[in-house]
Amino acid sequence: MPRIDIESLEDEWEEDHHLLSQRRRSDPLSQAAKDRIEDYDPGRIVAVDKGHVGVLYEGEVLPARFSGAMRGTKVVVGDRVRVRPPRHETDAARIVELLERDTILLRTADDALEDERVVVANADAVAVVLAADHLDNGVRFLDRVMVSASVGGMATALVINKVDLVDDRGEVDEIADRYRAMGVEVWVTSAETGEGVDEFARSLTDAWTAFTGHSGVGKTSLFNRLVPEAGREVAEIGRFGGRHTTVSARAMLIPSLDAWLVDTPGVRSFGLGTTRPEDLAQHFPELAALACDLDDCIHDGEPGCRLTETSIHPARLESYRRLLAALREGA
Ligand SMILES: Nc1nc2c(ncn2[C@@H]2O[C@H](COP(=O)(O)OP(=O)(O)OP(=O)(O)O)[C@@H](O)[C@H]2O)c(=O)[nH]1
Ligand SMILES: [Mg+2]
Ligand SMILES: [Zn+2]
Repeated sequence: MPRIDIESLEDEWEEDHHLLSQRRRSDPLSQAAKDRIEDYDPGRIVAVDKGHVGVLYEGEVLPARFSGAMRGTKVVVGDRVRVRPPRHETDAARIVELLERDTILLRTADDALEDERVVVANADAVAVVLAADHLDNGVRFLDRVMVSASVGGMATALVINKVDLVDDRGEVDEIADRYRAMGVEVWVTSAETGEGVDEFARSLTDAWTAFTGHSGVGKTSLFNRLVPEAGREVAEIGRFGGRHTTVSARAMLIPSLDAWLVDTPGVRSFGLGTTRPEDLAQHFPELAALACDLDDCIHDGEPGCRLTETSIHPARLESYRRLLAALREGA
């Protein structure tokens, strides 16, 4: 993209945006304003913390503000934006345009449609972190994230962390095998001892990967191990249940791997309020692969449906039915 003389555009640009901010937001931008905006180079949002935004622009992380016309826009970590660079030392970069998202991880507070939140944009994969000593709850959470990731165009990986806390690894192995059989990459780690962390790290090469998981499963502990200069706050031993240590999302680079990793705040629930019940089966890979030719079949007892006991793991089928019921209720 050709570089442009920013200074000479400044006045005109401010004028456009001053006018724009006085107009209704639905009014289209003038062609001239659009052309000017398109001359700015893209950057990538790497930090969002209560209105404070950090943008990666030409290899540097800059504090950024929104241009007047973009006031009220919400960006998330991973978003691609056009950036007007700072004009002097104390100036902030300006975000002048939010570019289209390739992938998106959406969640809602519950399974009703309200309160939609974007966890991360444009990530290649989401790594669901579960605690090895709380796998029961964790697996239900994982099944929900897998649906949302599939809807949003992202791969899901599973990280079973805190493996140092379990003596008998039978359940860990069983769950690892179950998800591997579905094509999910599974990593077994301990952020405490370092077990499995290097193997997991290598899988992140050349990609953007976002962590998600319940609070306290060790997302930030893993992040700090993988990005040693991060130094993010980790929960004190003994804190548990509903306390969220990490309150903002942050992306950082593992330079040796060219891997971007996004640490996110823990979530209590992962609602799927934006998914229609009739679409759910398409986002369960075992059901999507089913040789069932019935029109619009959602494999929920329709006569002639080809779902059998061997089509899908019983726990996954239960998960599907539970989610289907929840989405029907929310719809
Ligand atoms: N034994 C053990 N403890 C761990 C491990 N990973 C993290 N912890 C501990 O678990 C607690 C929570 O870790 P965090 O890294 O803050 O968890 P988090 O997932 O980032 O939590 P939120 O930020 O609230 O979402 C801390 O006391 C960590 O020291 C692990 O692999 N083994
Ligand atoms: Mg954390
Ligand atoms: Zn069917």
